[in-house]
Amino acid sequence: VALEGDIRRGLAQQQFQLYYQVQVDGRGHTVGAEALLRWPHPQRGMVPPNEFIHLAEDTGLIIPLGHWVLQTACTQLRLWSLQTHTRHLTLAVNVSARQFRQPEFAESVLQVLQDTGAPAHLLKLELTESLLVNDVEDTIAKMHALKMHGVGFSLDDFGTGYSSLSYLKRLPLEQLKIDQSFVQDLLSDPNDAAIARTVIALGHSLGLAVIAEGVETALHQEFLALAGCDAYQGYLFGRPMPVQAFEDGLLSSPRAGT
Ligand code: G
Ligand code: G
Ligand code: MN
Ligand code: NA
Repeated sequence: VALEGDIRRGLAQQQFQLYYQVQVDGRGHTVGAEALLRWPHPQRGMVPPNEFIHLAEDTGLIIPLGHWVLQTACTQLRLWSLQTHTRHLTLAVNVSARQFRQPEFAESVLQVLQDTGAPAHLLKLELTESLLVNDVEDTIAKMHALKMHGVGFSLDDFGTGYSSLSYLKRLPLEQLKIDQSFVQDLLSDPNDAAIARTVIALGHSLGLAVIAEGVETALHQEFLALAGCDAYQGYLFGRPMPVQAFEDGLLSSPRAGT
């Protein structure tokens, strides 16, 4: 596929970028960000991750690409940790199953933390439910190895995969992330509303915080808040954006200067 060569070239020529999307707590205070990969391709224009992440996984290119993401995110996290108004921010980084399955995954994350000086306790890795389907023991071992150093874990796209509740309780997670597909029609679809409420209750009963993604309106947030949701991410609070725009936005947010 032509795109495969393009990904290689994109990596070599440093075409990839990270965007940052704000995450807020129940009071609307910024608590962190999710790093989201962007590819402004010289000919194709902005190529969305959905169009190349799968290919990167199939070809194994997700390994160098994922490493670049982690390295770049942790470099940013280190910078944030040094500035007064950003020092509290956590940074969530998406990790694909194939990347996580690498035998040396935990060591490579720890190496990146050491190389960049990013505080491990402010790094949050977003895993997907596909990791719970096979080799759960390996998943748990890797998570523990990283958790020992302070790294946190969030289960992304929760509700769309196949997680077994018996595995869920064994994982050292700190957060569940309600998939945006359930948030979208929360107010009009009683099934989505029930799912969102159930995920929040399930998360809390397992001692986990729950964040909702795809929060686009104040009514979404109100509903989720009544259901006990702990944190929010979505266009209502901010779109994914380049780091400079993200930092500019922080200065006008309630948390600025504290
Ligand atoms: O930001 P956006 O909605 O376009 O992201 C689309 C999908 O791509 C999401 O499922 C997101 O998890 C995934 N994605 C974005 N950035 C990364 C990344 O750095 N690594 C991996 N593995 N997936 C990513
Ligand atoms: O990693 P994950 O699968 O959670 O990817 C999140 C995706 O959702 C990103 O591609 C991001 O651009 C997108 N996104 C973030 N906030 C919103 C939102 O409020 N509405 C919609 N439709 N998409 C969003
Ligand atoms: Mn994510
Ligand atoms: Na998601």
